[in-house]
Amino acid sequence: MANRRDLPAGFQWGAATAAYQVEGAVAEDGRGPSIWDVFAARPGAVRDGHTGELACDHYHRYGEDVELMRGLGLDGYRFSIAWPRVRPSGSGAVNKAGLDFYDRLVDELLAAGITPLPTLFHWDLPQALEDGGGWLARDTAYRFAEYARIVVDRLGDRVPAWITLNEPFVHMVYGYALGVHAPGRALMLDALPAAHHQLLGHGLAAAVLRERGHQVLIANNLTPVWSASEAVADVAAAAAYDALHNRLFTDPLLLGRYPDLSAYGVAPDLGGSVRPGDLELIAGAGLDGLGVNYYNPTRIAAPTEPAGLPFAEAEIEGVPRTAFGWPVVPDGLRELLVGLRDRYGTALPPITITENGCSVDDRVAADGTVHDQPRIDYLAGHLDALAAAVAQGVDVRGYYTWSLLDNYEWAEGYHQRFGLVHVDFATQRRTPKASYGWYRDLMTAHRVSHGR
Ligand code: IFM
Repeated sequence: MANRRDLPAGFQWGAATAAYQVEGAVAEDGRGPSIWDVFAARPGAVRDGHTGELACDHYHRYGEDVELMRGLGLDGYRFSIAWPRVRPSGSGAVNKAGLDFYDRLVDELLAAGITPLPTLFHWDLPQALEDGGGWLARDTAYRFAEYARIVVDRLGDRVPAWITLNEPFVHMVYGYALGVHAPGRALMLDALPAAHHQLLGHGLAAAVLRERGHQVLIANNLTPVWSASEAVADVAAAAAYDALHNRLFTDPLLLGRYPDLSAYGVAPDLGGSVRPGDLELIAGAGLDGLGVNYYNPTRIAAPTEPAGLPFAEAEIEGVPRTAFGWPVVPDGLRELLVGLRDRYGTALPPITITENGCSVDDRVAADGTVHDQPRIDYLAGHLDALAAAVAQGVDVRGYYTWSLLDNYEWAEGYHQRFGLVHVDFATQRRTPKASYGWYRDLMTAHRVSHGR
């Protein structure tokens, strides 16, 4: 049985957060409004009307948070940079004070011996760009590449590797197709240009970063897709879902082409958004690593409504669930990684797990401790599954757990706790949970066993 302690020497251990979910300070030091500020203010958009106005107040408490990371013994910290802090209108003037914040954060991390791994876009688009069409507009891709250049010019002397986008699938589907995330557009398949323009933005930004000698990753939310049965219709529905969720975001990057979406009645130019030369730009810059965010597999059956989407989601039964209700299937991570290797072969770059974790209904006990055994079980199971994938020959270089801190869980507000560190949102008090000590001890044992 593969064991997490057998992960290779030099394996990078990390934890992740994202700007809107932790920073707060939404109107401070010249930050412009983002689509999440606007969406969260809309009555009924977010559970209990929660907003990211204060979040974990990380903008002011980053020193304390880096100390928590140092105590944990992280090799790397994945955080995101808020585009509206750096360029408040998405184009035009640069906000020096916004860049100064990330400059301080990077220095603090390096002083603690932690490698910064910034994500350039984790869903907080400047509202001014959304007013011009957001990711439905081709222009946004070009503005993204400009923003990447501004950031790398300032931080690139200390930051070796960058993640361009976080989960373009989730942003496209939740934000533009279903409207349950910002910017709250419910366009169904007409949202597909938002997928292409994000990928185009990735390609343009990746070229800027790689020209300057930086390493480039992208963080995709990927899922193993299980057919509900062996019936032909279920198998076809599962293949259609796999094309939309996974291959739409890995085929163009790794193979330079989009998958066939004809089951959706969609033409290869994705609603007229794909222009000659775009796929060369998306794949051409190359990737130094593929970031994989894994939470659970997806079970798919044939659609029940003939006129709707060509798939229906089916329950995964007989497995534990997180507080969010997500199925817990650690071996799904091994299956996903081996499947990526088998599908893409030599076109697959080394993988980093850029997110994996679970929400637990954590409470601070009377003695001040937080016993989050379900999170420890979740992490242990997934890290063993990761080690099994490595034993099967998949090249995995690192693991960033989601998340360092309890934080703003988008449309769920502050109701889902994913952190290794409990945050009391009324007082901002941080309490390391039992999983924090468990993760620290695991990293230490792994390093000791490799003489680090
Ligand atoms: O909190 C999110 C994160 O922003 C993106 N990936 C999934 C996490 C849990 O839902």
